[in-house]
Amino acid sequence: MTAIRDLFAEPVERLGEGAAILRGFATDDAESLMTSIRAIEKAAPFRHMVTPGGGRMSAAMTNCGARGWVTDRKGYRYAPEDPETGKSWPDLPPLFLDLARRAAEAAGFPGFVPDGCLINRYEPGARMGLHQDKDEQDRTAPIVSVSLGLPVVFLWGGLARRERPIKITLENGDIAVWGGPSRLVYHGVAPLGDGEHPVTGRYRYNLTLRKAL
Ligand code: MD3
Ligand code: FE
Repeated sequence: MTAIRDLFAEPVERLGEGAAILRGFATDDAESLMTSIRAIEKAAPFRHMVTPGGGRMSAAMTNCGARGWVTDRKGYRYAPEDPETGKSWPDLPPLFLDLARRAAEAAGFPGFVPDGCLINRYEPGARMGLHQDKDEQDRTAPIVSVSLGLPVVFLWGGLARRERPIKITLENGDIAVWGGPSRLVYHGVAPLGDGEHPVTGRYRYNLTLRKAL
């Protein structure tokens, strides 16, 4: 189903050089993506990881692909195995790879082949503080982010932490792509509000497709 707003939406919203939001780009794939997430979490369950500072992340996380992002008291890193199970992360579903490639191309980054996908699950009240994504070796590759389920206020800052972020609502099916000069922009997520979504229930999911190696 295509939402009526998508028919009128500007296909590519530019946030800055190398940063774009593709409104509703994944709306038609939302149910299939959720089916894949359900299969992934059977093998690699969602968990609340701990940061080096000792805090528990309010978003629950899991991964798929050759590399998965993990954090514990020792630090942030990409790992080939799930530390909870000792097994490789589940494979990247072909739909994830294809969607990431098509979205990156639409935003001006042709040939994007991610090797990992971090899956964040937010429940009402969960948030993510302002940060940069700098654990990836290859910073020439963009990051493709797919929002599923409940809407959230996304915070988009600058290249310095002191810059006051602007607020952008991300809804089910929206894809954001960040590369080039925007790759190291500070960003975060405001606390999720309560609600019920037909595809995800009382959650918001975010997929970030990355080239970690
Ligand atoms: C801007 N996730 O997992 S995705 C993360 O909604 C993360 O779960 C948020 O930040 C979420 O690291 C935001 C949007 C996003 C992802 C990567 C970026 C925005 C970005 C990298 C650089 C600049
Ligand atoms: Fe991030």
